[in-house]
Amino acid sequence: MRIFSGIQPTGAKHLGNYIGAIRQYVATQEQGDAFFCIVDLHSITVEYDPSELRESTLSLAALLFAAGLDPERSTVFVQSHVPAHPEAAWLLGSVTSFGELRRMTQFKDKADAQEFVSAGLFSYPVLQAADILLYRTDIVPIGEDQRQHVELARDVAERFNARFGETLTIPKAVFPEVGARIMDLQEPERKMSTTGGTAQGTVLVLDPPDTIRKKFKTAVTDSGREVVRSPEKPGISNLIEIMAVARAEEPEAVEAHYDGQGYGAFKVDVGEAVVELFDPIRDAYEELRGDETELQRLLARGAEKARKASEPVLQEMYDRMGFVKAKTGRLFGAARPKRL
Ligand code: ATP
Ligand code: LTN
Repeated sequence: MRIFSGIQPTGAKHLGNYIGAIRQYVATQEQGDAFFCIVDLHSITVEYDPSELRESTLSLAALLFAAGLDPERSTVFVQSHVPAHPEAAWLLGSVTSFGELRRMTQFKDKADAQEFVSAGLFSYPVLQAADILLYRTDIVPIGEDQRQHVELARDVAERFNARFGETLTIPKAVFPEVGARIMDLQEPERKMSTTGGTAQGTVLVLDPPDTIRKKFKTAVTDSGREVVRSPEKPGISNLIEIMAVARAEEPEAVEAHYDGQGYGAFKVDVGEAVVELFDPIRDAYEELRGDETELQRLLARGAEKARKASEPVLQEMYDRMGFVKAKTGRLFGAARPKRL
């Protein structure tokens, strides 16, 4: 089974990214042939600082390995190292409609937050479809917010196949059972995010332990004092899900454990559980980030494998679409007429 997912290097990685995505990558790498892509070409579609992109790319690579991606099992690579991605995106742009891109909620949300709305932000999901389809992907582990983008990739693949013949595999999104949408600790009606959330309500994987404890202690809870999940209790429901993941328990077990104990003690314990969850990751991260040569070596190897896997699919797309193949070698040998 082929597994593919992508994650942006810009924006510090937070608990939502860890629970919704990174933790799933680590679990799915056991199930098949996995590719995880650091999508730097997606990062440039909103305002960003070029002088920080290099650091954040290497930092994310170190974090992914630190969180448990095994370079012997998984192919971890940087999107811009594999030119097939933007090439395939251009081809797929012609089987994607303006109307469907306009309906993407991420585009609408991000565009509202930008002064300069780039054309790249609009066509972002086409590049994402290219990422996925170039690897004949069966499953895409993601958080809930990416559901619509994978739906689009499926539609685009189906349209391509209908128009040019069976070429692309139709991918399926997979979501974690608990924690597909982790909410901001201060504003639990919106998702945890470094771009759209609050600083105090966003727990970073690399936050110092005391910062993590403080963010949980000050987390917004709801009226009442029962530790149970309910639509009227978005704050507590979110904390229960986080606790369930951090302690590897069912949410029901967390509820039973805190039955009758009130919010205060619960919040302190969730903070502690997340500190324990991230402690070993932070240590491993620091060690790996210190060895830049090794990181670069792993990424170079990943890029090589990714190029090998994606190139034949790109070539098949060109063929099916009717492009003339560039001839290599002695182009006009014996058969060339003397005079034209
Ligand atoms: P941000 O919202 O912080 O800008 P993002 O979603 O735009 O992040 P990435 O860092 O590339 O961008 O996200 C990587 C993965 O993390 C995706 O699979 C996404 O679904 C998942 N993810 C992001 N936020 C959350 C969240 N709050 N809860 C669960 N999963 C999330
Ligand atoms: N848009 C995604 C990142 C992403 C991705 C992908 C996810 C880019 N290419 C391919 C899954 C598969 C996001 O989380 N912001």
